[in-house]
Amino acid sequence: MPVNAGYEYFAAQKKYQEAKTLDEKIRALEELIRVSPGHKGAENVLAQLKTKLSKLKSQKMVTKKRSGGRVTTVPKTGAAQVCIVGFANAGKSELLRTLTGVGEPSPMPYSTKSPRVGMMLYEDVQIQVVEIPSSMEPEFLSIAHNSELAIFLYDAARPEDVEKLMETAEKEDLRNILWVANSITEKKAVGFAINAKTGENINELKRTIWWRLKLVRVYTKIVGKKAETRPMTLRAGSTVRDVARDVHKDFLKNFKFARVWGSAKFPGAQVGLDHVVKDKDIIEIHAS
Ligand SMILES: Nc1nc2c(ncn2[C@@H]2O[C@H](COP(=O)(O)OP(=O)(O)O)[C@@H](O)[C@H]2O)c(=O)[nH]1
Ligand SMILES: [Mg+2]
Repeated sequence: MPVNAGYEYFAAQKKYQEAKTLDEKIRALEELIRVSPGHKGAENVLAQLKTKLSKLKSQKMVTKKRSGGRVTTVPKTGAAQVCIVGFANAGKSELLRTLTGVGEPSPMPYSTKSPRVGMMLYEDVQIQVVEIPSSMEPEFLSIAHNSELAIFLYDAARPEDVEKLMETAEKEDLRNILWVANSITEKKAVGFAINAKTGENINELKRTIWWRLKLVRVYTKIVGKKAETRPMTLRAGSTVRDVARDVHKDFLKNFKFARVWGSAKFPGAQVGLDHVVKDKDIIEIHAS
């Protein structure tokens, strides 16, 4: 509780605590942030509220009516969006919970009725994970369409499900699919298997997700200062030009050179706009 919080703050806090739907929670939290005391000492609380708000917003979904029927989209946050597709009781909710901490797995089939969203931390990169309901209605499969990667999860004891899932993958024309067997029973799986419940092989899965997303992260820095601790993510193969453009368009316009630690010939070597950046590079842009 921030020091010297006024009546307005407590009223807003109460409203937030009583909020039921996601929309209500988001609105109440925005109000709470607006009336939060701005002085020093309240900064930590404010930062926490803002983090909470961005988490809630990342779970928001938009359902629209289109000519072909309803379409649900999940606004993207983080470096990329990954979805989990599979039949009932494949362990999708369990996997979402293991990766992100969000969700309620249940032995009741079809208990996840609408997509569930969580944020997974891979090292220092935030990746959004969406569970698609087992019913696999076209309305929800459209999310898989827009995701950068689809994890097709199946019960390791039911390899026959893979064939049926392949039909879905083909129908939806999904290009980036990661097949994962979930060891719900003791039966040994063929291929890459995880145990969503115990967390077995989850770190390997996270590494594979990152690898399959084909991204690189770079840390930008200002001359004379330490590099940013939060990375910027770009597609693999991106150049210093892409970094400069993403930081600020003036950086690109007035670009002189960049110093790179990591992929350069030696630490801090000067490079030009065409230099291809590598994962974990530190980049200092010099502009006029
Ligand atoms: N032993 C074990 N049980 C699991 C595993 N994954 C899921 N379950 C259980 O199987 C049931 C269905 O899982 P859930 O994640 O809700 O499946 P979903 O329908 O694909 O979302 C739940 O009771 C889970 O706790 C696993 O890896 N090992
Ligand atoms: Mg589920």
